[in-house]
Amino acid sequence: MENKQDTIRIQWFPGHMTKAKREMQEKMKMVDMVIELRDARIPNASKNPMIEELCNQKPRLIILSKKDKADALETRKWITKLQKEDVKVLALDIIKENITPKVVEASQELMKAKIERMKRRGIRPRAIRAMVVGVPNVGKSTFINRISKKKIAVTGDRPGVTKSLQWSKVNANLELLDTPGVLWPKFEDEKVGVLLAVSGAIRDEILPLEEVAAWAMRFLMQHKPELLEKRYAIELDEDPYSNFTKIAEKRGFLKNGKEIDFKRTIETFLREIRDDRLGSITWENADEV
Ligand SMILES: Nc1nc2c(ncn2[C@@H]2O[C@H](COP(=O)(O)OP(=O)(O)OP(=O)(O)O)[C@@H](O)[C@H]2O)c(=O)[nH]1
Ligand SMILES: [Mg+2]
Repeated sequence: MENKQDTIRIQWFPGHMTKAKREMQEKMKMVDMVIELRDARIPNASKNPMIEELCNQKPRLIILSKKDKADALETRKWITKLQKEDVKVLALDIIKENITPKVVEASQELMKAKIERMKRRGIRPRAIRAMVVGVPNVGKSTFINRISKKKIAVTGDRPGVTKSLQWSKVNANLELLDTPGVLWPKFEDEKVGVLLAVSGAIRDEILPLEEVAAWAMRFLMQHKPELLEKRYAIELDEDPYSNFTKIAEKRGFLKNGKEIDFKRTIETFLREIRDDRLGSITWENADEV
């Protein structure tokens, strides 16, 4: 089965992101390292190419967030793939895990050489300053709150919650700068846009939801048919839309008691994917990127 269809156009770069990018560029000079959050379900699509450029050779800690929603085996492969000399990688369930010791240790290790240099010069090492960056809704503010053990940053299960940059003091050794989730003006590949949409990084209001849901349906029909069959107790057809019809009938999503309520069906389908109801799914293969 082909997982291909008419081009899906998703473009999204609102004003506050342009402003955020400029401010992040300015603040980058002040920070020692970057903590980049990526969604463990889509470690490649949630890599912001603007961040590569912005980072400008600073040591980087990549956090694969929402580890609990991703396939554990795939996550291990991604960690191996992304690790480099100046890049450490941790996969975390930010909500349930005790993340602080892991993050503090990894940050100190990344900054070891610099701290040593300062000590040798007789400079008392100050707190490490790290900028926390990533696409919208990936968990940046939740991450900062969990590490600082305070509810400083506003969080929410929708993209675009944080609108401005904000410092948080974790302890004497670490300070974190929260930033608004940013996307980039043009997705190089249609798949990147759709995966960001499926993960919840782009506001539903501006998405062609039907196409995104059909794309997700095709993907799962091809790669994880057993999860669809199990969740919806349907026999799969080759046509994604016919599968939506079957789901609607099973769930009783009908208008006026007879017509299929298609909108409700696809909204439910996408919500259940995002809420991990079909199972832990990684949508990108480390060997193929
Ligand atoms: N299951 C799960 N949910 C998480 C995890 N990390 C964050 N979340 C949830 O993801 C949603 C978004 O979290 P935020 O911290 O607001 O994300 P953000 O990156 O600050 O988003 P913006 O400010 O909009 O860019 C919230 O509902 C969090 O509870 C995780 O590791 N696992
Ligand atoms: Mg935020």
